[in-house]
Parts: sequence; C-alpha cells; structure tokens
Amino acid sequence: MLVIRSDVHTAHHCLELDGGALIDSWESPSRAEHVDAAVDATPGFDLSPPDCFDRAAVEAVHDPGYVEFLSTAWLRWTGGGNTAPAAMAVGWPARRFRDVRPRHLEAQLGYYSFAADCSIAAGTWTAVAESAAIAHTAADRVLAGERAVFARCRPPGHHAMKDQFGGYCYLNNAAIAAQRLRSAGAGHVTVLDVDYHHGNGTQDIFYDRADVSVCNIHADPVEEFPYFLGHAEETGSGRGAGHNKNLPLPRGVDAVTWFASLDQAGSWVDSRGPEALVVSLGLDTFVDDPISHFQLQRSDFATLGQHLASFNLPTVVVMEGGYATTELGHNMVEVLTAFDEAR
Ligand code: Q9C
Ligand code: ZN
Repeated sequence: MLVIRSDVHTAHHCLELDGGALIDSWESPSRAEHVDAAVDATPGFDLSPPDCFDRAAVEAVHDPGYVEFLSTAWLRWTGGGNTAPAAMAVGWPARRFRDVRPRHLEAQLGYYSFAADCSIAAGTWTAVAESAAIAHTAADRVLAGERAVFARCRPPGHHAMKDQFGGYCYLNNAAIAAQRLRSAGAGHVTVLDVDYHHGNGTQDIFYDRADVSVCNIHADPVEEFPYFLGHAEETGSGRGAGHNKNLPLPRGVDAVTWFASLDQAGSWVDSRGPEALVVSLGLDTFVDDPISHFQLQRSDFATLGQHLASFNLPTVVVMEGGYATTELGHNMVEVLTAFDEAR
C-alpha cells in the first residue's frame, strides 16, 4: 500500500487540559513515529511525501475566516507579548450567548474551538497544514488509480468542525480527502469513522449534504468525548436527511459487540452506493488505550482490515486517534497489511 507521510508533524506538540491538569498532550509526535517505524519494518509499503498544501481545497470544507485564524493565531499570540507555551481558550459562546465573532485573540480562541483539550503552539499550523496536504494527496493518488492509500496524518482531523478546533483536531483531513474525491468526479463518497470517539467534525461538515454520507461507530457521547454530538437520532438534515448514521456503543464493549456494529455500518455504507470510501482510522478502540474504553485486540485489527477491503472500493485510509503509542504502529500495520492481503 502507498503511504503518504512526512516528518513535518514533529513541529506540533502542545498542551492539553486533562482532568484538571495541564499536561503534554496524549496526541504526541511519537504516535506518528511509531507508525512510521512499523511501516518501515514491514514489506509491501511504498512511501511518498505529500504535494503542496492547497488552501482552496481546505476552504471547500472549512470557513475561510477559520483557516485564516488558525494560520495566524500563534504569530498574534507571541506578537501580543504572550510568552505562555500554548494559546488556549478560556471562554466559549455557550447556551444563550451570541454567535458573533469577537475581535480579541483570546476571545477568538473560544469562538473558533469547542474544547480545551488542545491548544495552538509554535509549530501547530505548519503541522496542521501538512496533515491536510497528506490527506489531499492521498485522495489524489486514489484518483490516479491507486486502489488504497494510507494518509498518515498527524495531527488527526475528525473532530474539526467547519469552523472550530478541538479533540486534538484543527483541519478535518478525512473531509478534505472526501471533498477532493467528490470535486474530481467520484459520484458519491462515504466516510466510515471507526475511531473510539465520534467524528463530530466530519458529521458537521457533511450534515446537510446528500453527496457525501457519513457513518460513525463510537463510544456513546452521553459518557464520552465529544459529549455533545454523536447520538443515534442524528441522521442528517435538509438534502442530507438520511445520509448520516451514528452507531454509539457503551464504554467497555468487547470485539464481538463492536464487530456487530461494523456489520451494521457495512450494510448502511453499501446501501449508499458510494464510488469511493474514506476511512477515519482511529485505533483508540484498542484494549490498552490509556484514554479510551473499548476492548479490541491486535488480531481484531486484522479483521477490521479485511472488512474494509471487502467494500471493494477505491479507499483513502486516514489516520485519526490511538494513544497506546508504542502499540499504535503495530496495530496500524495490522489493519493495512490485512487490507492488502484481502483485496
Ligand atoms: N480527559 C481523537 O481521538 N480528551 N481525539 C477527552 C479526557 C479528548 C480524542 C478528555 C479526546 C480527543 C482524534
Ligand atoms: Zn479518538
């Protein structure tokens, strides 16, 4: 399988408010380094760097004002004399506040985010733009005839809304890939998100569209991040009615239960009749993930790879979460090699 990746992500490491403590984020550079090492140690992969960042392609799924904010926030933060290691919001436009863009940088940090589990630091924009370029390039390679391409994105993207960052995500890499496939001619595209957390950003971006359908298997938002989106009754709106599918599961479920949901998701994906598939591949479903609570084992990831291959579609596989860092590389390679062997 072709892997799109680069080392630019190492510029991004930032702070996270976790259970009341400010810590180095779980979403660390070593995640991607372990994935790269496992890929390098396994035969059957081809490697390529991404093409240049395409801002217009990003603005096809994100608000241009938000993209401008992300790309300039750190310079504004340090230019204003702030020497703190990361720019973080302290207030948000919650219930009964107004949706009016403020002028002040700290206020804009709240306006353009929905969680304090991530922040903007010195290398954030550089890495975020590169991660988007990786997803966009992977879609281009699929359009050029590759059956499946792995976009080794970091930071991840599926929590990023049209105009809000959060959940370690800034630009929605999967949405950028799906939109690229659509723009270049794929009739219908489906995004299948198997990360432990609900892909609220991908749902948000395509919620009122019929040309890209989105299916999520995830921990129930009544007890897991992102808390405020991802319920079963969210099925799409307007022209997108019926084109969003959520399959929430209780914390703690085992592989048998999880794969029953994957079967349901598979039937739903088939019923959409997509011409291409984007997989948001988060492996925080792993039993030893330190911040998540499903119970998939290493061998289950081979089964997942076989399932993904069985759609028999041109496929962009986009890396999302997974915080059992030293295991993440082996687990990713398990999915990807099983996919290759099954097709
Ligand atoms: N104290 C992805 O997997 N933290 N993002 C939850 C825990 C947020 C995960 C709070 C987890 C975000 C891409
Ligand atoms: Zn996740």
